[in-house]
Amino acid sequence: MTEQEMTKAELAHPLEMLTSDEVERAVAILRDSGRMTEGALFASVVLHEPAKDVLAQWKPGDRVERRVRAVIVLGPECEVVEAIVDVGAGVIESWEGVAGVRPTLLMHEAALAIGTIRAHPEYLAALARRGITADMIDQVQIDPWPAGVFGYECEDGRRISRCISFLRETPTDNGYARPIEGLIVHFDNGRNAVLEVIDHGVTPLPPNRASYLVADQPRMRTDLKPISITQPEGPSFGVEGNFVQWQKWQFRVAFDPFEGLVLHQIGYNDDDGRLRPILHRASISEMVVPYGDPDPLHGWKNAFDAGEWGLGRMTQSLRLGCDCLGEIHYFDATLASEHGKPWVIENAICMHEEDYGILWKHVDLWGGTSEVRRSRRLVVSFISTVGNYEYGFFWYFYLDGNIQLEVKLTGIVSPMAIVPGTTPAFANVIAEGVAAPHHQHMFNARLDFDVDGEVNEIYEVDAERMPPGPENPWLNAFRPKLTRLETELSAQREVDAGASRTWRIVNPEARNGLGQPTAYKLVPTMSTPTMLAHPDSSVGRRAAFAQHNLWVTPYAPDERRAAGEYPNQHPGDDGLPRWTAQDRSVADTDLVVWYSFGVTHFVRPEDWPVMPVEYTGFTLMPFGFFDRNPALDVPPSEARCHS
Ligand SMILES: [Cu+2]
Repeated sequence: MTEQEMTKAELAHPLEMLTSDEVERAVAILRDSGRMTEGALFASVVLHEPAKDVLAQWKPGDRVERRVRAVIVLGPECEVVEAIVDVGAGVIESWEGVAGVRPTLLMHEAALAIGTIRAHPEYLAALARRGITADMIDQVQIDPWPAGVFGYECEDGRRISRCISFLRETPTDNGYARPIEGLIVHFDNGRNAVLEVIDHGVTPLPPNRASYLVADQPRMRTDLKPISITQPEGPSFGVEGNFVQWQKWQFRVAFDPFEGLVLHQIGYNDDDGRLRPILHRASISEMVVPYGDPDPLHGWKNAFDAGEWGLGRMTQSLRLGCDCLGEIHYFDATLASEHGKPWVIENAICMHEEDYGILWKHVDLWGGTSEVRRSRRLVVSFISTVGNYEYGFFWYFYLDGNIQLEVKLTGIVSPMAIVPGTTPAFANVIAEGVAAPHHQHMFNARLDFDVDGEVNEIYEVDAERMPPGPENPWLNAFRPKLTRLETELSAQREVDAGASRTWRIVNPEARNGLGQPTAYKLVPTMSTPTMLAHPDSSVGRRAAFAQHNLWVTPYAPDERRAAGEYPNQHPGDDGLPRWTAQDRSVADTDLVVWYSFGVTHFVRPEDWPVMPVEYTGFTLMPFGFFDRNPALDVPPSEARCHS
């Protein structure tokens, strides 16, 4: 081994992000095996993350074994191959066919579908009934949607999508302004064939364009003065490969085609020299957008934007000064194209620091001192464009030990055309001739907690109002009521704002300086819903993860995604409901918290034609993890901030 190779090997970590070279080597090994078919497509090629015990034993300088996990689609049938390749050794470690499942929607097939549909005579006839002639076909935008499961015959044994259409006046026009209402095409993605053209009847195209482009606005404001974010001495974080250190925090950044940004091994370097683990792995494991309108054109819409499209696959490059301001560090993400070529999304992840108002303050009216400290957060984010919607995922690390995930919802709502002057039953009118069906955006965060070590327990903490009695003579008494969640089924819980409910993840072995067990608490944000669709509905079963806010499981390496590995056209009950049916113990074990949260979206006129950001998320706060405010050592930003 040369000196240069030694250095590289020493620096490498088993969780470093996948490289283009590794994608090429893994694909070459798979192709050389002779087991691939001519038109085989790669649904995903990802780093096969080492098992937790292997990671725990690894130390710098150890040989790093790199494995790649590929999901391969050999043909049009409903099956995939899961292969694991040891790229160092050049061998295929496993090759397993999985029958009866569909991969994520493949972009290669979706692109082919558009051409095929545009040439189909029945489709052209349906357009003609709406005054859209064949010479306008280039203006017709076709959006393939994941089909869900609704008992149509064409669903059986096929990988299908349901395609809906919109009319653009120009190539850059907002097509969503003019839904071609009533028209759905059922499409066999695997065989590139139209299965059915369904016309539920003509609704006139809405009369108006709905542009959000600068050139189409009557005037722009002229009174906004510039804000410059400068850090003349550079940022306060350090980056080596995918390893990040900022203030006392450290973690590793990775990127998955479905989950998008993944944070590994989040830890805190305490003042006594200990590196204290908090989360082993954190990501969005799944999300779903169930629509609440039974209309035949909209009632089947239930996009699993992580599992059916891929939050990582739909990520677009971020632009300096636009998406993120200030001293930015970008991480590129390396995925694989469906043809097995390295696919690098440049500037996929943005990291920077933000001033966040005050951290703490006190004016001592007796002593005359006045102290205030500025809060600052490290932001690690990416933005996914899933068709009409944008989802920004922003992880924040704070100086006081808080960790927050904020999801920003923006982009364009999924609209319907209506007869002007009518009022739909399950949609809000948002423009002349345009309504938006009621819907939810439900996310699931998989949080593999390791608070001060692997063995943790979880308590539900409710504020409890005490009854009148000798202990409560003034009727004012209340206290926290802690209930330990013992098993998977009893740990399926809901947010309760009235009880100020939080969940506390506790290390029963570790103690703070007061002798209390160390902990972090999960704090829901306001108006966190569960799914409104009936539990027995198609989406209720397919996205059961959204029926409860909280789920807890004992760690298992193959339990990764809340609705299972293959939610596309899956009838349901996979993922969390299947695993937790075992009702395993979640007490004093290496537990994983699965938190479902989101928004119920009754669309406003103000959400049109492009939606100002709506926010959702959650916060993780230390609770006795420290002995006192851990941010007393944050210096004043200016001399005049303390006296
Ligand atoms: Cu919405």
